[in-house]
Amino acid sequence: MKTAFRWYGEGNDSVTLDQIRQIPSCPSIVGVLDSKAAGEVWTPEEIRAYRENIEGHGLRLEVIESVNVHEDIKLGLPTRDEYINNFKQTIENLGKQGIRVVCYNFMPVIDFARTDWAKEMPDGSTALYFDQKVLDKMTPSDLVSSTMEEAEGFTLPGWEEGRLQMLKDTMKQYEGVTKEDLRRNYQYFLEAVIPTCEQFDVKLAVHPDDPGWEIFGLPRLAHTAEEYQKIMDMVDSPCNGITFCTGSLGSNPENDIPAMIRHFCKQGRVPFAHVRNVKYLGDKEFIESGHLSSDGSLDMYEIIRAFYESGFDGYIRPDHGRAIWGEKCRPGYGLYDRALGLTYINGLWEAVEKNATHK
Ligand code: CS2
Ligand code: MN
Repeated sequence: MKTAFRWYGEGNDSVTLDQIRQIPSCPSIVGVLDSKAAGEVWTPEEIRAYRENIEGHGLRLEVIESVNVHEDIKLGLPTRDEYINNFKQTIENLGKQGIRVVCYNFMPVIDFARTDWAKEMPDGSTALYFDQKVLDKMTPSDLVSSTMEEAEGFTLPGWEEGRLQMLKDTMKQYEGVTKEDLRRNYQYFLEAVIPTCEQFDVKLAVHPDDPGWEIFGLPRLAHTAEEYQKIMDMVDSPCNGITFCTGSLGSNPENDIPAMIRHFCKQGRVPFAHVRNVKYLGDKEFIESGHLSSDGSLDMYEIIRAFYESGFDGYIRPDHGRAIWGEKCRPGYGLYDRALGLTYINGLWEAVEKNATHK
């Protein structure tokens, strides 16, 4: 595995590159040009400046999270071809600058959703929390407003400005769009972009739906093993891969996470992984606990063992952490708890590896 840490760019993150460099065994950044709207081309100059700054701090940039897919592509509108061409151009520009993995998602309208972005834990830390019962009482506009309010002034991935104004129209556009329609549009997109990914040696990696079920009646395609297999089968290429997010897939207790890791790694389809725990509190209710197995509902030892035994050699990063030690940060993306998470991942990996090779 190759360890990495997510970073949002100079002036746009409470965490600095110098701090990340001091995290034990963390040579790589998972980066983003956060100001780019979905559908816009990322220019070579912009990518170079961003990469050179990271390299100037002794770190590498080989993974991007995310290049967002324009809604017109998901909706299959006539304008989609223009946005697909832009996506391909961005892939080419990224590939030429050494980017090997690009994370994206195909969730209509709403990216990852939480009903509380700073839920107080008994130890005084705060964590991201979701309760379907609370969401059931909200409209999509309520969710976007509460998310903006609780983001502490930071941008959140998938929650760009302007969404609120567009939201009602976009929700309307999805009326009557079925899972099959979305799947057809997805296939069209993959068939168009994967040859470019192959040409420029970039692996696309689709992030799961989060939470791992449908919300607000919108179709979603990436939250079970069966559905993921359908996506993999749309275009049979190692460049059509998965961002295996244990916390997002793990939010649905029906998913057997270690079995899914083994299944998709065996097919060579997991270039990127997000590793974190999640604690079930009720039906469709969970909190993003600390990374340790003892803190949540997932067995993190079995998860790392599944990656190791599948010969996983992709990139891995800790996912959302709690806000601890009084840190003021983008919800889920502080320094301290994610650094603890990465250290724990490294510890589990060493234990699993030594256990396997010392017999
Ligand atoms: C989230 C997502 O789980 C996560 O890491 O922060 O927003 C994720 O970055 C996107 O869904 C990926 O496209
Ligand atoms: Mn994730």
